[in-house]
Amino acid sequence: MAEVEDEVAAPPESTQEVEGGNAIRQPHNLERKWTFWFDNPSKSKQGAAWGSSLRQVYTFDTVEEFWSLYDHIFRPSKLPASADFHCFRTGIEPKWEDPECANGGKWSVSSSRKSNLDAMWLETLLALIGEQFDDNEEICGVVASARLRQDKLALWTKTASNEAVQMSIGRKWKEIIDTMEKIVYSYHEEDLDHVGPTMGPKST
Ligand code: MGP
Repeated sequence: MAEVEDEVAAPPESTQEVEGGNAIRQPHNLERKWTFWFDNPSKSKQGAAWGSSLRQVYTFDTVEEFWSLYDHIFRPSKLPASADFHCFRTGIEPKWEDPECANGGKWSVSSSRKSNLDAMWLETLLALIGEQFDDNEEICGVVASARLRQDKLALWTKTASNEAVQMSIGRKWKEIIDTMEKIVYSYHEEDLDHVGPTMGPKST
């Protein structure tokens, strides 16, 4: 746990430019900037408001930085129970209250095995930074949550009321994470009561 925090506090140096003989290798720029966040509520003071331990950790916009960060730090299997890793488009906070998320919701999937969670997280990150969704503008980010009961992964989107877009994103995400588990959509504003469409193992 402390280990994760320490590592998160000291991200590796980016490998933006490497000299090889006379040539300078250029980094591969991503379409957009992304930010990793970390939250460990178990380290908060008792009674602290939700989000008080949520912090922005590292922003990146090249393929090289992404791999360096992923390899060194951002694997959900390293998370202590009750902690979360987030990767969101830079400028969007991973909170229901953020204006980009306020009318949104999330597709969620449970994972009973740490290795599955790591694999689904990586596939989702690659899809996000590679802009693989038809409605890329709709995507806010992804959250990996380590929980005592069952770990979870959630893909946050912007316009929960646009069912056609959400169904298309859900279908694509299910294909990307290649899971037999059911994925479920829920609205942030009614997070506790409103459960939206689900996609079982046979849906595509
Ligand atoms: P959670 O971490 O998304 O779910 O939210 P968890 O811990 O897996 O538990 P579950 O049983 O609710 O699935 C846990 C609680 O944290 C929520 O019920 C809210 O009280 C609070 N919370 C979570 N999020 C993502 C937010 C947020 O964006 N804004 C606010 N204000 N509270 C939040």
